[in-house]
Amino acid sequence: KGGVEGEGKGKKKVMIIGGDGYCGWASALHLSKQGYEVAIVDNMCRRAFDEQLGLQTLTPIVSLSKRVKRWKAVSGKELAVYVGDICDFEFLEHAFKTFEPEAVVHFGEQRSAPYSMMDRNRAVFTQQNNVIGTINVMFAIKEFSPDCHLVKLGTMGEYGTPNIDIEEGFITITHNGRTDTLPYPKQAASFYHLSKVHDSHNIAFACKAWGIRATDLNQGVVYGVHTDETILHEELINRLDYDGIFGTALNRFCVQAAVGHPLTVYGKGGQTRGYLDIRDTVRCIEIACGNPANSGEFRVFNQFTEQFSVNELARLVTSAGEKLGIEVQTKSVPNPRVEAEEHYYNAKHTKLVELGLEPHVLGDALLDSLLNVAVQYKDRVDMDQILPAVSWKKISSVPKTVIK
Ligand code: NAD
Ligand code: USQ
Repeated sequence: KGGVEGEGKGKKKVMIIGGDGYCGWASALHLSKQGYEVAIVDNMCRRAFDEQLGLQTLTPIVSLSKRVKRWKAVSGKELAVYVGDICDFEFLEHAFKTFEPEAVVHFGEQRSAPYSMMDRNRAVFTQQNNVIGTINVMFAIKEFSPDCHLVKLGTMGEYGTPNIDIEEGFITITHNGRTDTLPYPKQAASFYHLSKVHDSHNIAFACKAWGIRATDLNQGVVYGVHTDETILHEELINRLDYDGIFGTALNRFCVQAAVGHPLTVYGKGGQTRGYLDIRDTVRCIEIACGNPANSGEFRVFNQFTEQFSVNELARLVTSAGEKLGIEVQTKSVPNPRVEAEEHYYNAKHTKLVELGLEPHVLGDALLDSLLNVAVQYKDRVDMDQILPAVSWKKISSVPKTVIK
């Protein structure tokens, strides 16, 4: 078990579920650096999905055990590691009883919307893995660490794209002359995004019924790869997904630009979402851990810093490419998803800023550095994995067992 001395004195013990993943690895290192005593919990299913589907992160990541040893050598700090599935309650009980977390940051879910829309099996897996895993975490907190703060990664996609402003979790409505503050309506658009809606409802209920404390972080799309900690050694490098299943919009566009593939704008490209730099993700996690919710409180923060349409992202990557001498083209591809392609979008995101977040806004420096990382590793890109291959409408009960 990792112990932290000196600067870490008085800092909390934080369990990071999903700590081998994109957001989780970067957050584990950041909290460790800040003096938190950190335990990583992960069952490596994300690495297994890559194996099964023939995918690979752009950046060459080493095994979790090598990563953890390298972090000890670089920083002098230990990360405790528990390898197992949080859907297995006995495993989770063991991890809770031996580590005794004061906060749990829960990233450990199947997080790809296209993966959840591949076939019935994967839709069911996604909801089972995510919803049951989260219920287990709630029970572990209730039974073994009732004061522990649950910091749960939700998604801005829980809200969908309503034709009114999106609030942070709750909306005050007057109906037939009576007024109440209610959970903001949810209109998620994939079985993955819906799993997050179910999680939010379950956690809100557990807070009310059992008095546990929770923060639901409705995160937007994350971009970038390096943080102050992952940059310290090549064996600490983070994953960067660019493929049509796990890759997300801006990261994909930077890799596409680097390999000379036209940017894949789906449909009309007016789809607008909240985005944030991974350096802000790790800071938001630190802020949430440092400012726990009250006992019985279900708190919701919208975790993003700026909103962009897909077309705006394509334009930004095109002009950043020009400055680096890369000619970037954009090609609209038929939208594989069922979603609004032109819509109103205005989402509030003030609560994390009020608690001290100073956003890294998307600018030339980040785009240059992300494009440079993409160019550095472009030989690892499998061009066959770039175009989207999962259709929301064609999903069926027949398992997709043949990989590209
Ligand atoms: P990721 O797939 O890179 O990491 C998730 C990690 O959780 C993986 O290492 C995986 O092995 C682990 N995991 C999954 N199920 C598990 C289980 N049952 N038991 C133990 N470990 C399990 O994903 P990410 O991009 O780092 O996302 C982390 C979280 O943040 C997810 O909950 C995701 O929904 C949310 N989120 C991500 C983004 C984004 O743009 N990446 C945006 C908004 C929200
Ligand atoms: N899109 C394109 N071209 C691409 C990729 C995406 O036009 O090549 C469009 C999509 O159609 C969508 C938007 O860009 O309208 C965002 O898609 P995405 O793949 O970047 O993100 P999404 O599927 O929403 O999922 C990602 C993460 C998920 C997280 C979510 C935050 O994988 O874990 O919950 O971002 S949010 O979008 O706020 O719900």
